[in-house]
Amino acid sequence: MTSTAETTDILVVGAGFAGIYMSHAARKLGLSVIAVDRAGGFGGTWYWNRYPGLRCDVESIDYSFSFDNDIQQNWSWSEKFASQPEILRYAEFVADRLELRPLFRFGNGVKRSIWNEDETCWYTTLDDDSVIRSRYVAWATGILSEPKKPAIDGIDSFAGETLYTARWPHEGFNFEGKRVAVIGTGSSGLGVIPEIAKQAEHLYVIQRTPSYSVPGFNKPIAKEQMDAVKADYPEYRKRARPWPLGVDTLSSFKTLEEFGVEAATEELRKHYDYGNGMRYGGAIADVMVNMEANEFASQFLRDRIRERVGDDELAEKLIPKYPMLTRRLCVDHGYFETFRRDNVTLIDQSEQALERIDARGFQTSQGHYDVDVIVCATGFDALTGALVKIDIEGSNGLKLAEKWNEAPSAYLGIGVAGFPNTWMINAPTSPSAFSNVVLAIEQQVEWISRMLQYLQENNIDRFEPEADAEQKWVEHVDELTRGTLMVHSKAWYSGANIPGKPRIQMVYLGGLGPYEETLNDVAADNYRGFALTQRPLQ
Ligand code: NA7
Repeated sequence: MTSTAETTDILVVGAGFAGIYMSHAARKLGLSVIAVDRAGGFGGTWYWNRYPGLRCDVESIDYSFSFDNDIQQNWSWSEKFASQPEILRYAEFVADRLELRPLFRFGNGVKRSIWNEDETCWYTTLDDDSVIRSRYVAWATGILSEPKKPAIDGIDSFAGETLYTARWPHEGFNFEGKRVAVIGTGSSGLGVIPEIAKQAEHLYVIQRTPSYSVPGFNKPIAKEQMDAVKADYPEYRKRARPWPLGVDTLSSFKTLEEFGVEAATEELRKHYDYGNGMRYGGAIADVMVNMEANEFASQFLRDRIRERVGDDELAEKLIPKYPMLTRRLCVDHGYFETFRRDNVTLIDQSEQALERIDARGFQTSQGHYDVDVIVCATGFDALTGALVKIDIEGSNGLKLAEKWNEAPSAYLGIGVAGFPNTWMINAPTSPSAFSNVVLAIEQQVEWISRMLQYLQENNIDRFEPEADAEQKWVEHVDELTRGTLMVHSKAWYSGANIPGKPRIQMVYLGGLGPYEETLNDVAADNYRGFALTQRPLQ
């Protein structure tokens, strides 16, 4: 096997935003790069999730690379919240601009990656059984890549069409004249439901947990507005970078008590009317640490949901009761108004349990519903799902899946003890989901690039996070969580959405600004927490 392996300095796995930037950055340092993705092209999550209604919930101007002024000056966003096709075009635009296509092999995923201690390198086997030998591997496999199949009795017996939002057919799907059930009311469900409702003969929305959401008030970006943003981009990016979410959310940093009820209501109203979940979520400073403040901001949203639904009895079922932000605060475009339509029925599982799916449709405790199509918007095995599926074996035969099936852990959310010469971009314990993920990717890739330079300059051929540094970091992430209302979360941030997955906070809540300071500090301290081995002199 090894004799036929193709050799490269670094293998990059993934062609999403992280894989795009990582492969560019490594090549710029003079390394030879091979990059692979099981998808047919660039885009990562934006390649696979093609369902109608999908928009990013971060404003397009923020959800874009800042590392190359040429790129940002030559790309114009057309809407406040970009749609999936536009983001996919953007990913392709960046990849082409950086001339990355020659580095990438598409339609070829990784089956296995094994560390070879004697040779200080990784041997990675792809789906087509070709083998790549590389000194480094950078995993850029995404935090939301592995769709979750819901454990519902009889799901495979359905005779109609079953679609997953996370694996949407490239040719689209015509719902006209069809009876449709959508399972799931997270971000994906809230996006796809209004669009299906416009086409379908009848739509059943199967809800287990309702979502808080602010309307996005999406609108086109006029040329003059985009020009003004471009003129200010370098300053804009500088301003955004230290903010907790990596977006200037115009927060006042005042607590509920500091505001007083009247001013706090005005502040919430201002951010709600602007239409941006990050801004709304950051309007009251103690919303994540003080239940009273959280309840105040949650209640404001509940009142808006009532207005939007226009039917108090129905609205009550669509209104979440848990603390806001312990699950994703969604940004929607007409979701709650969709329930005003005659062709939409809410199946609220708190009053009629979903019992099973059969060939003709679905059965609840109150009756049987015939449908032609079932759409699963049921989420992801987030953060770890894509990597534990691959047979990754580090030093001393340690398997990543075995380690993470016990408890997902990583040092700085970027490297894992037992796995030398490898980085995992947006690994568990990184800020990832609790940030503008494009900026989170930039921070990590830029830090990895600096580390690569350091390794070269200091003749280091092996690095590996130390187990106790990893343990301390995991405890730090846990401690940050324990001080917040996130301890009440039942979302994918802690693996709670996947039966049997260990419950551990996988998202660093300290914010991108402090995270970057920590990364810089570790780098300045000669990569504290990493065991570094110098190459013997020849
Ligand atoms: P989410 O937010 O994990 O939402 C998945 C939804 O699917 C959620 O409402 C789940 O209800 C529901 N679900 C999952 N399994 C089942 C079963 N077995 N029965 C009924 N309902 C089920 O995923 P999304 O794709 O919407 O969003 C992921 C991220 O993408 C989002 O946070 C943004 O960052 C973008 P539950 O909550 O488990 O009761």
